[in-house]
Amino acid sequence: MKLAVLISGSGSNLQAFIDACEAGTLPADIAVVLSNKSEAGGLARAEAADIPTLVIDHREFESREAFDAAMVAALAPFAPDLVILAGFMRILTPAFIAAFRGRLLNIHPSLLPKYPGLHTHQRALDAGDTEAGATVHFVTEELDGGPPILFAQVAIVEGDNAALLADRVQLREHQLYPQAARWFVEGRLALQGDRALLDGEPLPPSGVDLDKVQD
Ligand code: NHR
Ligand code: GAR
Repeated sequence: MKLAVLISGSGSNLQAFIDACEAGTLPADIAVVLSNKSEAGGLARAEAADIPTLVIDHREFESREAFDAAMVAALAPFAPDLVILAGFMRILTPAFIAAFRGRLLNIHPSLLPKYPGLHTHQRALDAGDTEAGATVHFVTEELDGGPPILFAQVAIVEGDNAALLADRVQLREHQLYPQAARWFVEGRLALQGDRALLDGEPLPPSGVDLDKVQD
């Protein structure tokens, strides 16, 4: 299976995919890495792994629809089976979703459905939560509203701040995301309408807890 990975930043989740593909724990190839930012650190990670890169700067387009159409056209020659949003920071329009619906995943740094959108860790701290985390979900038209697949919890501790919490959550993200992609690559995971199915069975509304996953 061929993956396309979309990034905007440092690409530590991209690195987790590169490592999992190289190790064979994720039986797939990353065909292309696309960034909307030319300065994204993840581009150097892709180049170091001999993966083709594309930069499409959203500021050069007059609308979100035009930007999304350019991304769909640029990805088409790579014929990705699965598209991975890995710290990709532009909200996608329905035309992009339609092109890849059912084979488009995101990792979001909260325990969905809590805290869709931005600044998730600060919001969890401000709310006095005792747990934060990250969730892999199918991407649908509703921002961070597509069905959850897999999540991991991270305890909030005394003296925490958003940066410390983000670092600890990211360590779990790097385990979580390749595992969810593996289910897809193995043909075990599917989106049916607005429901996520694993081995033909609907997943729980919050997804599966990574700590309870056997395989
Ligand atoms: N698009 C759709 N349609 N559905 C989702 O679930 C999406 C999506 C695009 C990105 C990632 C998401 C996250 O995990 C994601 C999920 C960016 C923003 C945002 O507000 C919000 C959520 C996510 C990504 N972006 C601003 C915008 O105007 C720009 C912010 C910036 O450039 O720093 O697009 O959190
Ligand atoms: C990750 O923590 C991811 O959950 C988050 O950005 C980080 C990207 O890190 N995603 C979002 O906030 C999406 N809006 P990375 O570039 O090192 O993978």
